[in-house]
Amino acid sequence: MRIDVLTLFPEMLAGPFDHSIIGRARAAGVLEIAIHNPRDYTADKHHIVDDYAYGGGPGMVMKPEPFFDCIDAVRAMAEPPGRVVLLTPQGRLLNHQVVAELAREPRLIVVCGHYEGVDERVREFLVDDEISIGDYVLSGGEPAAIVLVDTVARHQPGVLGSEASLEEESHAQGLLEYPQYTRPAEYRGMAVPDILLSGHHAEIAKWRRRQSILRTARRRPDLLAHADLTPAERRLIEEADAADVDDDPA
Ligand code: 4H7
Repeated sequence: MRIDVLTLFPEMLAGPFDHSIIGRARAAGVLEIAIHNPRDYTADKHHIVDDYAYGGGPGMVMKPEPFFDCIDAVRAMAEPPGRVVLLTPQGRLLNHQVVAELAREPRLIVVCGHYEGVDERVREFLVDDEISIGDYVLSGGEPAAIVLVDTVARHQPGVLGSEASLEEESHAQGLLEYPQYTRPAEYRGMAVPDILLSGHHAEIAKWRRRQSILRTARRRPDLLAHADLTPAERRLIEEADAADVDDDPA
């Protein structure tokens, strides 16, 4: 997969795309990332990318020409043309399903906005998809682009090890993760649950599944509507509700 990112602040993306999951995906050759600055595609002496809003009001708006010219040039660099994604508070919310959908594309062109936003003609005639990473405002689209590229990179074949991909699958099932412990078995009087030290793998798997389900019921009951649970597991939640079972401090 190839991702082209358009940003007025390429320095904000240099580090994050060179390390961890994204760095590994690039090194494995399953993800190609190229960063472009629309300012480099301006023709005027001062390389102006923003201007006052028609109709007045505070703040500047990003001009359309640098985006159209930049994307024309970027599209000519590789095939296929690629879906243009604008990261914006007005987009559809990013979740596991949206990530899986975007991860199947052979090419994405990701646009980071700044100032008060982008000229509406960019949205209407250049952008194919508008995505939001959550209901809050960022000063620019770059942190959202890092989130999008990271999650999409995790979905590329060969990026995660076999164990980690099972974990991913568990999230795809719509449940939160079970509690994790490592050594020491006791720390400052805080003990690791006995079951995890028992060596009974089937019992450990049952305990983890139960923890995932009860934790999801308590913290994110909205996720349970789409979770893949057996009738017995649904009853477990009802019983826990009735008994007010609460082994989760959160
Ligand atoms: C496009 C249009 C994404 C991009 C406007 C981007 C939140 C998210 C941006 C704006 C983003 C998200 C520019 C409007 C800065 C607000 C102060 C960049 N914010 N901004 N203004 N939730 N900001 O995914």
